[in-house]
Amino acid sequence: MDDHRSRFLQLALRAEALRFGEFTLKSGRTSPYFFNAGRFDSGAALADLAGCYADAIEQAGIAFDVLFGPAYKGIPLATALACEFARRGRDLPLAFNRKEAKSHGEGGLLIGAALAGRRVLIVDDVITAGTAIREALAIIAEAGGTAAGIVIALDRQEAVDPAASRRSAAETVAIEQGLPVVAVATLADLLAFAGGNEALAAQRERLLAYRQAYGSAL
Ligand code: OMP
Repeated sequence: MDDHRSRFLQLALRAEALRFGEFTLKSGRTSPYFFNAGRFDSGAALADLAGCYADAIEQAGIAFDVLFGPAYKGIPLATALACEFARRGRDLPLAFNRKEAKSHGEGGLLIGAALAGRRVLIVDDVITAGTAIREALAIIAEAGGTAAGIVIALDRQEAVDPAASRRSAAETVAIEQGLPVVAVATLADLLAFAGGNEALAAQRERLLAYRQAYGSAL
C-alpha cells in the first residue's frame, strides 16, 4: 500500500475521524463505519492530513490552477492543502463557497480566488453517492471555471444502485465528467489495512458484509 494511504488511515484512526459502529448515511444506508473529517481538529492534525492529500495529488499528476473547498468540510481541507503546497514551494490560489448567499459586503456565494477561466481542483472529504461532488461541479461551472479533478480523503466505493450496476459513484462521476477522481484511501485500502491489524479483525468482517451489499465491483 502507498505510504500516504496507510499514513492517512493511521491518522484517521488516531484522531477518531474513522469510527466503527452503526451510522446512518446521507443516502439512508446503515453503515458499520463512518469518516468524520471534522475530527481533524487541530493544526498539526490538519497539516498531517494535508500532506497525505498532497502526496496523492502529486502521484496522480493532475494539472490544475486553483484549489476549491466546498462548504463546509472542504474549506479547512482545501486551506490546509494550500498551505502544504506553499510549504512544498507552490503557492496556489484558493477559493471556497458559502452555503447561504450574502447580499451585503462583498456579497455572492464564492470567497477567495477567482475560478473563471481556471482549472479547478475540488478538495472534499468523502464520496458515497456523489451528490456533494456534483453540487461542487455545478458551482464551478456557474463561476466559469473548468473542473480539473476531484480529490477526497476517502472513497467509500459504493454503488448507487447495486441491483442495476456495481460501478462506484466515484467511477461514475469520473466517466460522466471525464475527470480524475483521486482518493487518498479507499474502502479497499481500509480492508487491506484492517487485515494486518488484529484490533480491527472484527470490524473487517462487518466491512466486508457491507461491501457485499453496497460496494462497487473491484
Ligand atoms: P455523497 O454526497 O453521497 O457522496 O456523500 C458525501 C457526504 O456524506 C460527505 O460530504 C458527508 O457529508 C457525508 N458522509 C461522511 O462525512 N462520512 C461518511 O463516511 C459517509 C457520509 C455519508 O453520509 O455518506
